[in-house]
Amino acid sequence: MLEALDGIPIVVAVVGLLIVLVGAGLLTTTRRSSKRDGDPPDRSESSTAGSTDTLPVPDEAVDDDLDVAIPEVPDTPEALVEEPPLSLGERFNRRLARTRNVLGVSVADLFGRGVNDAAWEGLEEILIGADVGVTATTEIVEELKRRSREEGATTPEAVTDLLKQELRSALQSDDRSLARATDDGPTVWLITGVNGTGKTTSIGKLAAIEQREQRTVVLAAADTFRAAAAEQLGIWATRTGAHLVRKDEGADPGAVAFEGYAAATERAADLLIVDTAGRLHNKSALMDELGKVKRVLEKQAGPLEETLLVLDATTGQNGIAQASAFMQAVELTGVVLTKLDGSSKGGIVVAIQRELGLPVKLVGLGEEIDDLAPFDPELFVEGLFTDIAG
Ligand SMILES: Nc1nc2c(ncn2[C@@H]2O[C@H](COP(=O)(O)OP(=O)(O)O)[C@@H](O)[C@H]2O)c(=O)[nH]1
Ligand SMILES: [Mg+2]
Repeated sequence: MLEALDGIPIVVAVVGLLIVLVGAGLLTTTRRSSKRDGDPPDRSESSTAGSTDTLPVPDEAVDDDLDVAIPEVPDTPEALVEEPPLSLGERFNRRLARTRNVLGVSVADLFGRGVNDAAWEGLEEILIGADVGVTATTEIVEELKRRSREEGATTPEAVTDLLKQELRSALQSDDRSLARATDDGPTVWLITGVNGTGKTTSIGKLAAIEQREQRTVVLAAADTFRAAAAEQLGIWATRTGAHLVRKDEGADPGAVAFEGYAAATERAADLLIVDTAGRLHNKSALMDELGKVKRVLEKQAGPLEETLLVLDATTGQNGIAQASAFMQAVELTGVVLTKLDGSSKGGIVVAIQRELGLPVKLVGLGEEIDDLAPFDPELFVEGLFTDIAG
């Protein structure tokens, strides 16, 4: 009798353990799948379209089939429990593989056959191919020729070294940090850019960084063009523990921005990030709407700390045209360059800075929550030339 009773707690313990183990397994699976469900498929490969009245954007059909599933979400926001797996330098090195193959590898090849006119011409082609832009390329190559003559650079290593220095100096900028409010009110970052460039995803990643640093975030879904846009932002809000302000599809984006700021103030949040639409039926409507959202916010908050333009690195020079259009409509403070991981045209960073005078402040290096990084010219240039195994 006693022996039987003694056995019961053991049985209970074993069954309990099994339940816990099975439960934990389920949780991990849910978390893993929730991670991807929030990210709609990459549409960056689509072609560009443009007319006098529309912006050069990735395929016009971009958003039409966007169907965002709402994943099960863990109790603790994902952003708060997961640590970034790789250091920033490692991430730059790994994710810049495509540009590196065009730039780093070919440059070594080219000058391996001698430092001569043919090699310089080849370098020009490579730089233009990597989207450094014609003006910047000409300047860089002229400077390189002069220096290699004067400094006697005769090996591929020596030329590569000079090229690195020139790229670094082309990327010099005073300040790439994201500005924050100096008074009591919440910091406001307005995020702009054409459809499909990665605005919503970058906002989600930014919210994760901020929340991890113990800053409270409100996200305002001022892209009211389609309901799915607000839902997508809502998924990021849940994943990061940010508060979401949204309205119905078709609602006035200015009203969403207004309520976003009111909510951020009421909650004494540190930061308000405002998502905006990237596609309306024509360019002037898009720009009018953007201007209005900005004015509404500025009336409440004063000058915004950041008005960032999100550009897709895979669209290359097209991004420069987009940027010019946005710069005419709103005053921009910097660029978030996304999809550098999928681009062989990472040189666009140089063109953006040289031709537009805008600092690249953040770069997107993938689709996951940790794949947004402060742009670091040193790590970037190193990443273009550092060969890593695998
Ligand atoms: N590879 C890669 N994909 C990205 C990056 N940023 C965004 N994306 C993907 O680009 C697509 C469009 O992003 P989304 O945020 O919806 O763009 P939006 O229309 O500007 O808001 C999604 O599939 C994202 O997962 C990035 O840095 N790298
Ligand atoms: Mg969006």
